[in-house]
Amino acid sequence: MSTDTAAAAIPRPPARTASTPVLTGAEAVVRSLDLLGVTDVFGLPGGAIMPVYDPLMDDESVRHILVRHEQGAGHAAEGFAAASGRVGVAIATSGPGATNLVTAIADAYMDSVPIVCITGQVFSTLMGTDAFQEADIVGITMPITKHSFLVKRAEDIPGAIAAAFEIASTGRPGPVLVDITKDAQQAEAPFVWPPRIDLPGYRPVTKAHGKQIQAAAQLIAESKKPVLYVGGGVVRARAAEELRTLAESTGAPVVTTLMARGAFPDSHTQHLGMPGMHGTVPAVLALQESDLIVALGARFDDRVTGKASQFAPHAKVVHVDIDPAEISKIRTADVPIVGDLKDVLVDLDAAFRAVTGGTAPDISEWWSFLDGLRDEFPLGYTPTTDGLLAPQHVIQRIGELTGPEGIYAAGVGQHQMWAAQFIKYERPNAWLNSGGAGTMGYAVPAAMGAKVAEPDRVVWAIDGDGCFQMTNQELATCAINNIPIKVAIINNSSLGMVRQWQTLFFDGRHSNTDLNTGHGTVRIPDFVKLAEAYGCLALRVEKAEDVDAAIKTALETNDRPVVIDFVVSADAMVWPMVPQGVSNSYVQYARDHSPAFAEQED
Ligand SMILES: Cc1cc2nc3c(=O)[nH]c(=O)nc-3n(C[C@H](O)[C@H](O)[C@H](O)COP(=O)(O)OP(=O)(O)OC[C@H]3O[C@@H](n4cnc5c(N)ncnc54)[C@H](O)[C@@H]3O)c2cc1C
Ligand SMILES: Cc1ncc(C[n+]2csc(CCOP(=O)(O)OP(=O)(O)O)c2C)c(N)n1
Repeated sequence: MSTDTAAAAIPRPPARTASTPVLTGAEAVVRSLDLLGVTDVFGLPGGAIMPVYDPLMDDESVRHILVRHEQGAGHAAEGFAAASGRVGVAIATSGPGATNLVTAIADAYMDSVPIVCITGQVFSTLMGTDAFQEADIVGITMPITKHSFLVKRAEDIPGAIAAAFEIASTGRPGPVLVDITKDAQQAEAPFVWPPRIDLPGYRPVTKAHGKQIQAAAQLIAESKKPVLYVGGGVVRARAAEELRTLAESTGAPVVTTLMARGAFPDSHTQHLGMPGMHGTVPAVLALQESDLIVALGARFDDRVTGKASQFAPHAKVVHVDIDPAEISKIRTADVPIVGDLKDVLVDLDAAFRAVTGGTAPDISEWWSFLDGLRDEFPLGYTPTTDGLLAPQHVIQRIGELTGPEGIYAAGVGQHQMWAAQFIKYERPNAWLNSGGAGTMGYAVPAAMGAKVAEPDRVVWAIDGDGCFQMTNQELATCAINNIPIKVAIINNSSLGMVRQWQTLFFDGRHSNTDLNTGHGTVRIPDFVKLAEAYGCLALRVEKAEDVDAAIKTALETNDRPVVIDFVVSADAMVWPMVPQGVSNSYVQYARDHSPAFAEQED
């Protein structure tokens, strides 16, 4: 939802009563956050938001965590939300403070993460004059927010903030911006709570149409080669249990996209893993060869479909999504279902049982085919030949030694794909990453936000040496605020994913991808010294036999953040891989390059 009359959408305050307190707009911001149950916010002050920071200092319910860069505040709010399901909050000043939030807002928009960003704006009388630190942040973020409010009156603040939380967390979750002029923060107004939230035109459909559910159940019952294509919507809907029930009723194979890792347990026998460019061969071919795709909160992203016109040519499609704009956007749905998966999955399961009389149809031939692929093409990796660590081994051991109750936030690149492939996810909200935007720099601040939301869980940032250099200053925030995250730098001394594409598609010409962070004599920066300077326990691991001990030390250290610099081979590749823009049938390419295949050839 976006609007070019953002201010007009602010709900008007209800009538004042004799007992209504009078607060400044700034106090109203903080009181509203209190009353919405907000416990933690991430931000950094500046002139246009300073009035809000004054009452924030005394508030006992809302903890403000002072970040070192506003992008960190935005990703921390995302990590907080993705780990807990609660709305994350970031605060910034006007102009550059607000624009520093933009990347995180775009990221949250792409991955449907519920966050509210509160920004200060210059005095309303100065707006449009190129005033000091003026930026039209409502305009800038209009295409990347679910909604943006511009608030110019103190009495409108409670309504705008309450509405922002409502919009961010309902329907398709997403980021909402509340931009508040400095005069609105300074003015006094009656504080009325709860405010009237009146959002004409905003009515997310949660309950699906019964006829559509019936039609979908019928198709599943008739299908000989069904597959449940599970997306991040299942995680956002908190519908993992409901998914499992439907999966077990139907007996159908399940694939989980990068955004859905953990929505269905990796240990479950019906799970074929991740589909797409770096998916498992069985997951890719299950979609490609199926006769019925049941898409559950998944967007038919090009990283999954490959060349969309050649994707799953024989499949009918049932597409469930809470956002009607997603349905038939890429692939025409035979049965479109608009609704909240939390309800739809229950209804679909009941309808399927009714249609089949409780006996799932025989799809054993389909399973024979898929099981054959599973046996033939397990995930694997080739050992390194340069004496440096195999990154896949490091990541796998982090997962095994930490276990499924941990939270794993990845950066973007090869390490992200290996973390998706080689850590076993058994529960939703354990895997946090930037899928849609692919934002380098996400991991450290997102892990910080996750640790704040879930302090009793072990939280790892699995980061690349390139990504880490974009936001590592939040280690100071972690050290000072007692947020003991653990960071594994998968240090291949290069922008590895780009290097991989250069190896494969640019004749091995590695243009500008060498970062000099780990190999040879040059080590700039020295991550151990850097992390120590930030108050972390810092370790470097260069030998396979030292990997476990370092991970165990990290798991035992909870009085400060831990950073481990794992020096890994730059030549390690992410396999399988379906090249961009070709048909998924080219998973043949993946076969040819999969370690399992290579080993068989030998
Ligand atoms: C380097 C790199 C490589 C990648 N490679 C792969 C790959 O190999 N495989 C892969 O899968 N991805 C890959 N991705 C990620 C890819 O770009 C997409 O982000 C991802 O595939 C989209 O996941 P999704 O379809 O689950 O949709 P999401 O972006 O998670 O969207 C969720 C959908 O659910 C809907 N929804 C939300 N809440 C509800 C609700 N309550 N009820 C119903 N619907 C709801 C939303 O409207 C939305 O349409 C890669 C990313 C990067 C950066
Ligand atoms: C902000 C941003 N800039 C550029 C890119 C393009 N990009 C994608 S992956 C990648 C390399 C990441 O390197 P690193 O963090 O070292 O991870 P690795 O791939 O080596 O595991 C780059 C530059 C991006 N995704 N995000």
